[in-house]
Amino acid sequence: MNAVISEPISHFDGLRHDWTLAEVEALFELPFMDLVYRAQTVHRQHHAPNRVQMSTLLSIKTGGCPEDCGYCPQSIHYDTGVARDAMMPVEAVVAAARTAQAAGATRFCMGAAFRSPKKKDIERVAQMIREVKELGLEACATLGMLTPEQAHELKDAGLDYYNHNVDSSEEFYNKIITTRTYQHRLDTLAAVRNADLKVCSGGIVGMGETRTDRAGMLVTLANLPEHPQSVPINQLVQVKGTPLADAKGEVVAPAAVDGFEFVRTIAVARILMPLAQVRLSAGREAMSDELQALAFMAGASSIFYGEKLLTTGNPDVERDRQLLARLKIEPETQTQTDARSGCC
Ligand code: SAM
Ligand code: DTB
Ligand code: SF4
Repeated sequence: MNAVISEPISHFDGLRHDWTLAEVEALFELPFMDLVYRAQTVHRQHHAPNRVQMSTLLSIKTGGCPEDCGYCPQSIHYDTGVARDAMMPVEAVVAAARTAQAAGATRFCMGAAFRSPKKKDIERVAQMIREVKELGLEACATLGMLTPEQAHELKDAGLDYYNHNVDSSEEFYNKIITTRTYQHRLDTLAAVRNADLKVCSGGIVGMGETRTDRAGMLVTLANLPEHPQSVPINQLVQVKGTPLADAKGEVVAPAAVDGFEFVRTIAVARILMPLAQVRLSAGREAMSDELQALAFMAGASSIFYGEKLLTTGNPDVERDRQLLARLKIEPETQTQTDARSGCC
């Protein structure tokens, strides 16, 4: 247990990048109150304790993805009823960004169901990024694997963040995706970092992985050359037709994760990556207000905001406004977002 308590600083940025699996598993093993207290203490050292940043997602190109990610409704390998769409026109994307901004989001995240984008896709997304940035929003994109050149093109267009999740431990990842490797994921993250884009990378809890897998995922993220600036922690949304749901959309993952384990994962992410925006991501629709409050207490500093994630539902704006008001949590303003991320 002592190994968990002493935390040598071991990297040029003053943050740890040398976590061992044993240390991180020991954090998961702490009594719940001790773990949450510790995470909240780290949180208060680096973040406003009663503030949450809000990002809105838009699926700019839905369905028909050649990858076989076992959780994903957009894979062509599974019959989930998600229609395959062409890429949205730029004007429609900008209109959605305006709506998100008016509702209070400070970051707009454009997601596409690609294994990897083609040249013409990058050109179109670059135009979307330029126009979203003109509105004064932070821009994020998630388009699958990128080459170093593509990462630079997106940076040149003004992109702030690129989302590319490691999703789980390497061992578990290989059980849920066969069409690419964990190393492919890490290579894209390196391309994104080297293009001086901010990295958004996290994963999914509740796919039947073990606690060791959850710890392994967080070790991978924390031991990257730089901590991701954003760490989305998703709870699996079970979608009928995917291998991680049965015909009725019911649980087939061997051990659906309970709420306290989800909160532990958030807390450990906060302790390992003190400066990151830890995002309480997919799965909130199925969570009680009390569970979400626990996640904020454990260090979550951001949410996806708006009625839809990419293809599945998210709490409606009014429910979220009420939840934040009841907790006296203020939504981060654009000025606060810009100041925090060193922008403008
Ligand atoms: N195709 C790109 C990729 O995979 O990187 C970008 C879009 S993909 C939908 C973005 C992320 O959404 C995935 O990495 C995964 O973490 C998350 N995701 C997808 N389906 C999900 C589900 N059913 N429940 C929770 N998270 C999910
Ligand atoms: C992330 O980690 N979660 C978001 C975002 N990054 C792109 C996506 C969640 C998708 C949930 C399933 C869906 O709506 O299709
Ligand atoms: Fe494709 Fe991304 Fe879905 Fe995997 S998670 S099937 S890469 S859209």
